[in-house]
Amino acid sequence: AAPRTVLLTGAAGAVGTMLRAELPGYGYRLRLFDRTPITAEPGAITADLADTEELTAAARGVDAIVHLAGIPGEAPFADILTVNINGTHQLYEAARAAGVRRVVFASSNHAVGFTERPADGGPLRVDTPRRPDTYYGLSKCFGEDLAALYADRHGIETVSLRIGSCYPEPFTVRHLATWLSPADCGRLVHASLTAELPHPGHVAVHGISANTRAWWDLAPGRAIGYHPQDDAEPFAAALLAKYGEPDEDDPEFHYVGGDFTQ
Ligand code: 15L
Repeated sequence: AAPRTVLLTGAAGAVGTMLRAELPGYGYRLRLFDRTPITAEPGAITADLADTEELTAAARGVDAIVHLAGIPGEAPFADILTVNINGTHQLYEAARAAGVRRVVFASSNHAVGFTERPADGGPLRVDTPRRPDTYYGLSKCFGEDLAALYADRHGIETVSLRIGSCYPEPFTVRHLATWLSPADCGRLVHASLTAELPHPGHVAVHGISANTRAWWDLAPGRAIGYHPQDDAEPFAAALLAKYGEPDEDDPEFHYVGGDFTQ
């Protein structure tokens, strides 16, 4: 049966806030979890991933977990270790204890950020070698491998989303390749919650819209039923007029991770 009640960690964050608007339209009931109080939602759970009792209680009775909680960019290694690495481990332990069978993990393009931008514009495959550009990107590599371990060892299925740049609108030239629109983010998460996955049940897919200038292959997403409808291209003329054509020698444009590589 399709999952219905979903635990959303990081519900107060940027992507969490978008998904709170997008997912109910697909019929999900959301249980919100964040260390930042969501005062507009009386049922929201205010707790830290490190609070394993609260986290396990939050996971009890849900059909799936969408795991967004974490530091969303570079930070001192100790903080990445506590929040992103240990926190994601605590999340999977809670899922296992509560018997949750499906997780959608917010990975990031920064897991491969030191990959050179494809010269011919052709798409990078999802099995391109990991080249994290930050401790943050490294924590996403860890999360994907942790997901694979919990699939093999415990049968918990995960779709890892290598999210590009999820914003209401693209606002840099790089976003013409990396943008994920809020509506496509909803489509992607819905597909990830409902897809039949191959055994043993971990797949990574690129989380971008159907951008004309996309760097990443959309085939893995299509294989799980993600059919993006948006494209950053209508914003191209204005962004290029404002910022100019990207300088290929600038590391910000040379690597897919952009300024995270600097
Ligand atoms: C990310 O992983 C960050 O969380 C987000 O803030 C953006 O910077 C995004 O990547 C990006 O690469 O644009």
